[in-house]
Amino acid sequence: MKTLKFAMAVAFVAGAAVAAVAADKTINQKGKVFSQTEITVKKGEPVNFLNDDNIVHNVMSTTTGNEFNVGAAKPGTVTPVTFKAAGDVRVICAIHPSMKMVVKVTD
Ligand SMILES: [Cu+2]
Repeated sequence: MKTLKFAMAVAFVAGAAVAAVAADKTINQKGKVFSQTEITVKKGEPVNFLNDDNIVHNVMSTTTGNEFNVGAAKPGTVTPVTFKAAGDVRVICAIHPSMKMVVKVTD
């Protein structure tokens, strides 16, 4: 709970753009598991990857047109990621290959 409060504080400090994002577009990573296996967003709409775990995670994708790599994210870090191209984006954690999910990006 302490970690989550910290994360929310970080999100707040990061600015209005992050704070305004709906909670349901946030993916948690507690226990080395993405909180949803699938989420649908519009092109340009951010997905907030919240590390509410107690270890470092590194969310990334190599899906063509939507490649990204947030780098090593410490516990309490929230990283908004937007997607440029419509389609299914395979998202993983570079550190924990068992962490997998799909972001479905629509036009
Ligand atoms: Cu991880």
